Amino acid sequence: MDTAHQEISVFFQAVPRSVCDAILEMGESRTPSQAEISKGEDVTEDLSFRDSEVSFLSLDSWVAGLMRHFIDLANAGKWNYPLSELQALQYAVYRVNGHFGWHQDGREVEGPESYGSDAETGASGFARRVTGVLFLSDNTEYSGGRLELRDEHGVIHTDPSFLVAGTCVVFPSHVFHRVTPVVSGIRKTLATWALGPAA
Ligand SMILES: O=C(O)CCC(=O)C(=O)O
Ligand SMILES: [Fe+2]
Repeated sequence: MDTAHQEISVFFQAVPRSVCDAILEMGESRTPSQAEISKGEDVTEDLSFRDSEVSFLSLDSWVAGLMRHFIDLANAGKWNYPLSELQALQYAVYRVNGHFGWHQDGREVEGPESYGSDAETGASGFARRVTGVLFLSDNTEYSGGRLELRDEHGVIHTDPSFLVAGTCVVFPSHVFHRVTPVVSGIRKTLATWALGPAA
């Protein structure tokens, strides 16, 4: 991939395996649930579009600071979005055939999918601005299950470093991306979203 692509920042193997293992242990200690997707106002399960188990780590944990570090490094000087807090720390497990179709985590122009109700953030008008994904599994542990990102010209970007545990990728949340189906093994990731004022 051209990792120089301005909408994608890759931190190759930036997190040691022992730290990934500690995050895996935290994730495994939680009760997982089937991941859901937003359809307009509704939140539903749709296994044809998204099939993974997720649980959420406490935002009070050191993991939040770690993820925030990469988000801030990528954002500074590149996109310079005004960012507020992280929304969540999502631990995801993709088993065979686990996948997530093309989607945006947030929108440039806020529609009904924007993350911004008072109940959720305590403030109105906040949306997901920057996404961070930390890969917790190595390519020896699974096949398939590639994160792919699609730029504004329709060009698809992926990178072998996404198959290395400890690599972190950061991109604006409006960038379309997907996870292709896992063919064998189990794939685990940690994802987070930094919120910012809605446009
Ligand atoms: O697991 C990944 O690589 C990405 C997950 C994702 O796109 C999401 O949870 O929104
Ligand atoms: Fe996503």
